Amino acid sequence: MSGTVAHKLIESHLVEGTAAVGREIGLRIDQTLTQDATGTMVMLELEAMDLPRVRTEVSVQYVDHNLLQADFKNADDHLFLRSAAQRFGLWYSKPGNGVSHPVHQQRFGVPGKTMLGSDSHTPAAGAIGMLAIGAGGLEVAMAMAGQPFYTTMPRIWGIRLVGTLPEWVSAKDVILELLRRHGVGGGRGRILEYHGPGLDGLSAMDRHVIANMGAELGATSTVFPSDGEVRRFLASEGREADWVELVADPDASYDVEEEIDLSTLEPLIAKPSSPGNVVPVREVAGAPIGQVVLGSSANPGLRDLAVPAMMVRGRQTSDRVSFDVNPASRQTLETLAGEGYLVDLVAAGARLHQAGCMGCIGMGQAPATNEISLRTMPRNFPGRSGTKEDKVYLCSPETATASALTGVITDPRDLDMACPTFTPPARSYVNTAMLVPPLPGDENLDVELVKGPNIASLPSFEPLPDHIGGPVLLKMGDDISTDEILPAGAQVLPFRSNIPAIARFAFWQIDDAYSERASAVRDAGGHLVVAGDNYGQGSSREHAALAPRYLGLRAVVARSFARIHRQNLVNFGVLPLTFTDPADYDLIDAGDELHIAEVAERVAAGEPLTVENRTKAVTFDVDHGLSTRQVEVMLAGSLITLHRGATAPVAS
Ligand code: MIC
Repeated sequence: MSGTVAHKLIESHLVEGTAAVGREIGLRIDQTLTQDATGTMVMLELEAMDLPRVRTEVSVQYVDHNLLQADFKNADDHLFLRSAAQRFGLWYSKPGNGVSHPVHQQRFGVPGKTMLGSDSHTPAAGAIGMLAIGAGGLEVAMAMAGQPFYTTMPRIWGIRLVGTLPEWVSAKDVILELLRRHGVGGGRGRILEYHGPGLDGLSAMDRHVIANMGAELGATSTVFPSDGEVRRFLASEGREADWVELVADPDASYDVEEEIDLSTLEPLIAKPSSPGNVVPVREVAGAPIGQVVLGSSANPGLRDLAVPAMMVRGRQTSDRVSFDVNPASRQTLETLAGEGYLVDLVAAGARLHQAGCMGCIGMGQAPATNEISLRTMPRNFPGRSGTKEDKVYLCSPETATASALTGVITDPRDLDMACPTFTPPARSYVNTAMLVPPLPGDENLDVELVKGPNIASLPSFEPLPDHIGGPVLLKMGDDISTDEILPAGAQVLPFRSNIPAIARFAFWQIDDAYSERASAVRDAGGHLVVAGDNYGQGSSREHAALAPRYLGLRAVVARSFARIHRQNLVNFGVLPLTFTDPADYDLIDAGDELHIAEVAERVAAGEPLTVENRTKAVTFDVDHGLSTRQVEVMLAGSLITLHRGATAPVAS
């Protein structure tokens, strides 16, 4: 098996291991992407590592998540990030310039390159033939320091697209179709590679929509070829010189094969509260709605707001609907204005928000109690919108706009309206004024980091003990997302640069007394939690490992883990254990006392561990499945401790 775009990208960046499925590989990383909600931690990590300057070809720090400034905290973070970008030699994208993923594709992405990003939607850059992977901040910091990125060689999942999309069906419906077929865990351990004649009808930004939400399938990444459409896209951005062709060989073969006939697709929608809960729109049509939000990294293209603008032209949205419009980038906003689309949206009742993530991450736009919210965003995990018991549905801009017009969930094919045709503008609106370049030469070394009072240094991480014991504070089910482990939202996000402060929100969605109960046993040896399959799906936020670790979490025993979160647990010294026999999940209840002996010894020897449930007087085996490299990290207590070559605390 060879000749795929994914293989070509991997082979050209392989610095350790062999590209055989299931084996650990080390990849050279050309570019990094950090955003503010995870980036503050990355910059603190670079500071703790004493890095003189990043060693990547391009590293960009975006500010797109923490945009509301209810007090000094987010504004202080912006200043800190600006100073850190100058200090470590990064580009800085100012607040208001837009969401990292589309801006990166427009301004910095280069076909054939690798990118590591501290955001799970980083694979969106696969739209232009990059191998882009989401990871915890500490790994991105390591990549900035010139270290390879280590991961398990995934299977390559070839998805052959044939046919053309019917009217009223767009890129979002393609990825929703895959989520309908395979669910939120369906892409784990795989890179999705799209190929086939159906690609011809998908623009580079349509491909971005599909690549972005590959994260919802749990995939390691998504890649598209760098073909004529990518060349057209880069030329329209004034960057044709960055184009290189990267296509699969005619005889390329894939580990897993699948076909989607685009002409058979219909408008789809993900019901609350999982992106995998997908049904045809007509199945839920007629339900009254209270809110529609357009935009975000999952529908960032100009067409994703221009088509809605054409749909609402000369019409009014329903008086029971809040019609929120979030342009994903400054460039899109400027183009919407310049091409006359903006006036149609505003006249139809749009509430226009600044370019950024906004409600996608609960930074404002929380829906009212019991009101349905339709969003073109990538995720609808429970409570992520900022409203507990929320009812968030995910759909295409066409479905969202049709529903905004009628006030009920509506299949756009049922509107009495001709399907608008979008033609890209003749001139592009490239404006780089909000991108601050890195300082040249050694000038960066003199820059002082600007730290407001809410920015706390990293906590310390002691080496792995030989005995882990304590109560099971939570027993959870399948598909627990990082939004449930450590929520985002306007109230919590401002504490992303302060682990002790953010820790009190850990597992808040599941049990709001968790942090108090964990603190009570922290000094007595800590605690454990138990979960089902796909534990930690969703975001890359390392806070979901750091905050529980700070509260004394020493091990998670689960049926299986999501890739990024499992690595984040390892990076901060929390043991990710899987049941040797999955049925042993039933041998534990919340509140049971678990004990594991000879921990460091057995982890070092690569042997399974034995868990003693003292409450139920039973024992069972668990596996850690750690690679040699991960074992070293676990023994040291954290990746950062290991990197500094000492087991002493990283900072006080
Ligand atoms: C998300 O969509 O969940 C986020 C917010 O972008 C996260 C990053 C974060 O938690 O800061 C992600 O996707 O990794």
